Amino acid sequence: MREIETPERVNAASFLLDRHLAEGRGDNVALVCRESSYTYREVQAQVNRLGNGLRDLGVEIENRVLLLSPDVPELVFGLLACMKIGAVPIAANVLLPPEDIGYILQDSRAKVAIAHDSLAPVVQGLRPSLPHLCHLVVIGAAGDGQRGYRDLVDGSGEELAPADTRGDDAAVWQYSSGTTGAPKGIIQMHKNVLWYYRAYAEAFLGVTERDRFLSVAKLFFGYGQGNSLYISFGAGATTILMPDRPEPRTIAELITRERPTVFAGVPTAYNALLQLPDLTEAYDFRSVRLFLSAGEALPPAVQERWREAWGTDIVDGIGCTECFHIFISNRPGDVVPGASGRLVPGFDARLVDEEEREVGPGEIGNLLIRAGCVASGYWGKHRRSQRTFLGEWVKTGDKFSRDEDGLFRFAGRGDDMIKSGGIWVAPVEVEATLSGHPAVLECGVVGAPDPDNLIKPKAFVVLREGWSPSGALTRELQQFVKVRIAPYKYPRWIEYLPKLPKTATGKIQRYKLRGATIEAT
Ligand code: 3UK
Repeated sequence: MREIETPERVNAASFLLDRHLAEGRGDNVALVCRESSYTYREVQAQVNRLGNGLRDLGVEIENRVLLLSPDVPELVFGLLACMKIGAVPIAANVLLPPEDIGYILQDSRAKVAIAHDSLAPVVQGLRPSLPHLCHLVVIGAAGDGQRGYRDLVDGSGEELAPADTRGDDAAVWQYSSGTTGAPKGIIQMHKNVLWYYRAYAEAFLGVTERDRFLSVAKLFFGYGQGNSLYISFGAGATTILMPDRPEPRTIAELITRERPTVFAGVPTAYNALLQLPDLTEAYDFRSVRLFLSAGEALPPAVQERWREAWGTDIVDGIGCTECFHIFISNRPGDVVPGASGRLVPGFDARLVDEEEREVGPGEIGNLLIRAGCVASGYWGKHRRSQRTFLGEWVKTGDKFSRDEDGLFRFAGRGDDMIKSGGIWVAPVEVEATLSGHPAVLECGVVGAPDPDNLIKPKAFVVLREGWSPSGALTRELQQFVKVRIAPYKYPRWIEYLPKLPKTATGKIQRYKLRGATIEAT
């Protein structure tokens, strides 16, 4: 492991924010969002006021604070303010249905929630079942029993000393979906922010304070939080926020107007951009020196079409929330289509078989990662933690091969989890939902490639007696899923089967369903 020193006591918010004022970067633009922009000095003022306001509400070191908002500046202020007072912010996925938000609030025992006014009713509705939640702060118009974000900030002082946190204290939790669908709180420490910045942003990408970052992945995903906060703010660079849905025209217009130098996308977004018939005529992407991709496998065809369109590579890298961010990546100027690249210096990898024996070059094994930025575990899930955090090593759940030159190739997941558009979909959750429909006797869900080789959920359904397959039933079942769990989890295709392939013990053999049309016997 390459030695990257991090101090014994450190506060991530001081590193990401206060350091820039101390070192003369206070007038750099930190944030751009629609018509507003904030320098680092202005961000610090907002963060200090909010930090004081949160303390006045009773938030203490180690308390969790839930943040539920699209990517607006207040979400960044919230993340930094909590870290600065030693509290632990959790930016929850706004696309999740209320039950899942409730789960995260329960699981984390958040004391305060800060919600955008479009989402505040969700939290308000959950309050009676949340004994630990003392305050709901609303970004926008606050209702009865709620606190207004603006009032809280305006009524608080601008001086705030950072909490004297250890490098090993929790800085932030990131919730990521598990195999059962229930999200797991992944505990990131203050030192991880520094370690990762040094290893990847500074040494590997060569990020500078003149860079301008635009991320398709939102702040509530690990990938987005890394791009828009830890990497960009680490450098004293500019983060361009996109509160809107990541539609291809919205993204293309924003790149053209705001001229980012680093664009971090997911393969599904690159592919959607390439579908715009006027992409290269109507939009100008020449400001971008780095097009990054992560979150799901990048099909070589998307890579090639991007190169034809813009004359530039997409730099694919693989990361995971447990390991903070990207750990294997192509290099700008040395991109191998279809490969994930090489280890980011500072990270170590092992590829092992089921008995934990090292596999040889070219052979497929389970990927384990070691680094100074891995999470300390899953909150309140000891057994799950023990299966993933193996001493110094993290079991990523990914299958990879590595050639003699150290080039890694992704070979799929070791479990049944689906990565679609860079977002997790747990087959078990979709199956359980579909099974609630009266027509469904049983079903199996797997990831299947669409015509562009991007993986999307597909369901195999066995119907109850009296029901027969039809286009109308397919649409009904898809809608049934969409309204019950996060809409992006719905099956894009449904295939009807007389029975499902199963093991002797009755477990669905999803590997038999994967990528294949099962013979209807
Ligand atoms: C899959 C990829 C193929 C892989 C993430 C960058 O995606 C991120 O974190 P998650 O915890 O998911 C991790 C899993 O997603 N994956 C990610 N990138 C790729 N598969 N090619 C890729 N390039 O299964 C991995 O284990 O949601 C990505 C930075 C921070 C992140 N948190």
